[in-house]
Amino acid sequence: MEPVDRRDFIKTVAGTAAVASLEGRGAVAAEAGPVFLSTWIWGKAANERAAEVLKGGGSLLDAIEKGINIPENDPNVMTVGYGGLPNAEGVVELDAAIMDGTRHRAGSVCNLHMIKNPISVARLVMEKTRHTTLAGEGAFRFALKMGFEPQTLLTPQSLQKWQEWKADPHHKTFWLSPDNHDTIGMVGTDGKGHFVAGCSTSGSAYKIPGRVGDSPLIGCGVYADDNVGAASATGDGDLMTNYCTSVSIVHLMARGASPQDACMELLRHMVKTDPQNKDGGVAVIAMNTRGEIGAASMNEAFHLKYALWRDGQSQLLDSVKLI
Ligand code: SD4
Repeated sequence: MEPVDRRDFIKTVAGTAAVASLEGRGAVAAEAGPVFLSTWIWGKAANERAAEVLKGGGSLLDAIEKGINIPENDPNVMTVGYGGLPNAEGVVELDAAIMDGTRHRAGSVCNLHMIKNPISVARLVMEKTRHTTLAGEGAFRFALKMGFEPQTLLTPQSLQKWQEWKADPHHKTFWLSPDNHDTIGMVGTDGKGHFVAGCSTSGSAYKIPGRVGDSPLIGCGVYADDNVGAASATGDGDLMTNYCTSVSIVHLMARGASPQDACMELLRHMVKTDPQNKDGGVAVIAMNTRGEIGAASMNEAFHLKYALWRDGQSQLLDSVKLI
């Protein structure tokens, strides 16, 4: 796909809903079989779990949720769930979202504390309420109502890291510049025309309390539409939120771009609108109804390794870099 200029891009995004709605629902994904695509190295175990859940008779939503629960529960993944690095005040605040491309419905939670599986809470927001997003104390109280057990999410490791950060008189804060990212973003198809996208993160380490990144914002951290495919993003949410990353990629695919071209086009658009974005921490993944995938990173400094599960094979791969 040729690069599009800014006006074309805007027209693209505005016009593609119509294109997508003209296409047959879940056109040809059935031929592709189940495919799971996730960000970072912990995506591999997440994909394998998702494939197992689907094979065992679970739904695609079950698969994505249970897959994402793996890094959420792992104290060694210090950017997601239990053991995720806390905010500047030492409180772990988690964000997550899940979107069902069949119903075009999503659920998300922001700034959730003391609950280690925000993706599961996000799914219940979607399934048990008419809301899409719950934040902070309300999200926490909702989780308790749904039977989740509160627990401290700080581990000895994450507490120590926060104490070191706090004790460093020159520590970086988000009043100055962002620094620390990683999350799990996951997109999957059951091979029967259905798509789900999910993501879960503790956000930027030592963020200003109350900060909400792109991950729990529908269209930013995740987007799924059975007519087209799905996308997710990882990196500097304070930057990516301004580009509605995931929905923009899905809309580029609806207009005919392959997942890889759509990912690259979005990154190019970010640089075109602000050249400084070439140094940003930005990486994206996408999948279309043919089961084709895309994965791209803005630069070498934030180079995404992603995980792909297809036909029983589970791999870790390097994304293409724009710069
Ligand atoms: C955020 N996008 O909160 C998330 C963090 C992330 O790789 O994905 N880091 O900004």
